[in-house]
Amino acid sequence: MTAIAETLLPREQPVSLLDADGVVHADDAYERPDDEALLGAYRALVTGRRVNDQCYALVRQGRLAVYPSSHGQEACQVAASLVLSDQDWLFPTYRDSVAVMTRGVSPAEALVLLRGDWHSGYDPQRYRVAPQATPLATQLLHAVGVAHAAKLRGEPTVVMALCGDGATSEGDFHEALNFAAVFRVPVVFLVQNNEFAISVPLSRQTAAASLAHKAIGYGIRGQRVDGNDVAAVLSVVGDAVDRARAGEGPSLIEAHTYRMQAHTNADDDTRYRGRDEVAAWVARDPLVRVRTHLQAVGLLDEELDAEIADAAEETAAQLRAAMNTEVEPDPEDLFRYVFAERPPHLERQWQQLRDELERNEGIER
Ligand SMILES: Cc1ncc(C[n+]2csc(CCOP(=O)(O)OP(=O)(O)O)c2C)c(N)n1
Ligand SMILES: [Mg+2]
Repeated sequence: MTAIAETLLPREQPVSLLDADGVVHADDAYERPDDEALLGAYRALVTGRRVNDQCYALVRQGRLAVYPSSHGQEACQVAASLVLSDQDWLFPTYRDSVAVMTRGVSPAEALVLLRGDWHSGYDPQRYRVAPQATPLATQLLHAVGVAHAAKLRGEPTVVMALCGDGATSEGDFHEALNFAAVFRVPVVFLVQNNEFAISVPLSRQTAAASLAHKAIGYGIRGQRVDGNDVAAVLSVVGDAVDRARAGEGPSLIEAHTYRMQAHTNADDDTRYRGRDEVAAWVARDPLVRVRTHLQAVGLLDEELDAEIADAAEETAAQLRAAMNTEVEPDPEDLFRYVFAERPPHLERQWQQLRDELERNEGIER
């Protein structure tokens, strides 16, 4: 193998620092994050899990329209945000609400989209978090554009672009990686391979040795990481961010994880996958693994764990309170903010809708 291929190809096995029992294994290239970073990640994981489970309940109560849960993928979610600096940008998908919240957006603001109230509940510029994208892989091109602009301006910004395994089959994925590679823009592509795109398994998505092996075709570095090992994800993704900031160009990282729940509340996953498979992954819970490690090395006692759980409970309570308030969206908002002056065809549509609303609900305007 040529020297260049060796630097670009991912490992045969995903990088792992903590084994299933929380024991640290030394790695030649990647270090275990320091105590403070791991404890911070654990806090974010506990909060993320609590929010995921709260959102599941809110859907069942009719308070959220839909929730694509990242239950089981929280190590990827929190690491993707924790490795970023203030000036960096995050480009999330519909499944990445916990990554968005870890970046500082409040759960109530983050969930405006999934409640169906508005396109985004937070100011992307303020948090440097793009709106969560539903059309697959489109956000990767936007991410590359922002990273390219930052490079042209000489700013030290790095962009974290998230997508799922299914999204790697989209044309946009190819265009984003190719442009980023050719222009060496400071972007990190983090693919959360959770084994499914709704009901379609990874085996129907690619014939490549792994998704990370696609990187060498673009001439960029690829790496694979155990996505349920928060220490490894922090280390591998953090290294890619450092390289991007140092001008070494983009990376493609595949995090091997699992979607432990159905795609969304509208999906019945018992129709296409066995319970044994799900149970095997539940046993590899990212939260339990790092908790076991932190307890074993004396960084987490019962008191601190209870304090962290209470803080997560408080976050869930605030979220419930926010979601239980009634919002009354103005139907005319559908027609606002698109054009400075509303074109005649949209004005006609609004008049039609208004007439209909007045007829059906007797609303006064
Ligand atoms: C361009 C486009 N095509 C199809 C869909 C419908 N769709 C929504 S989610 C999804 C599966 C995506 O799977 P993956 O990228 O693995 O992400 P995951 O949901 O597993 O996080 C599909 C096909 C879409 N949102 N956008
Ligand atoms: Mg997937």
